[in-house]
Amino acid sequence: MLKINTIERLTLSVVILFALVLILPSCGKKSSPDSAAGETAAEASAAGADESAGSVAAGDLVPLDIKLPRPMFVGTPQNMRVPNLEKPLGKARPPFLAPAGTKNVALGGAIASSDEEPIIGEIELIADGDKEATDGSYVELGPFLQNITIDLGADHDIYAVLIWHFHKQPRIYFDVVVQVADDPDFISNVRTVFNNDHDNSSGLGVGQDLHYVETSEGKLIDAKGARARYVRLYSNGNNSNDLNHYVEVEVYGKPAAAI
Ligand SMILES: [Ca+2]
Ligand SMILES: [Ca+2]
Repeated sequence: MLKINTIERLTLSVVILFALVLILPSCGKKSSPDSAAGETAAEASAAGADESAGSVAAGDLVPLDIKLPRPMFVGTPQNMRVPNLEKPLGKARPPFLAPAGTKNVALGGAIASSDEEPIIGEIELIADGDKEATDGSYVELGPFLQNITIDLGADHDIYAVLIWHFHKQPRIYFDVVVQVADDPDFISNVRTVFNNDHDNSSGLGVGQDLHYVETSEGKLIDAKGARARYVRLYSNGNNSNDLNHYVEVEVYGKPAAAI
């Protein structure tokens, strides 16, 4: 009798330990089917429920396959005197999860610009797949508030917008606003997915997002599955000069399911 009690207690504490620390399916094998195991069974099934819920969600989402260009500088320089500046993460950006099958749907897409005659380069460079910081890989638009509009060709569920304005040197671009809409003139169903124009100088509304330093990782914006055909990006110069630049813009999405 004493011996059985000891074994039961041992089994119970082992199972509880496994359930608390591991929450793995393998702990199910360990639980013994003895009479005093009511609590143990309840705990085991609770752990099982947690685990299956987790695996369903994880099965739907996969990390975006992002190909980064070569970095041109290391680390973030100090004393960049720009307010509301995002602190550098100090490590690589964590993977961004999106539904399986999500890919860059901007690649090779049609692009319009508020500056139809760029100072350097062509508008097409924005979605040609070349993200290198080198000369010849970026387009330079004129001063003041400028925008570019990417036509995805059809409605897409957009999960992320990834922007490289310029990453040959650390820079901060101003009034970065990213919107999606149903029409190329941005009249119908306009939604703002990023806005760091804190004083509304762009007239697009006061933004709460932070300024950030350009790096080879680009700026990843979570578009939260917004459904749209058109993506528009604004900027208004940078901390180095009044001009506006783009190396590449990627729009990660999936074609909207037919209704
Ligand atoms: Ca490019
Ligand atoms: Ca502003």
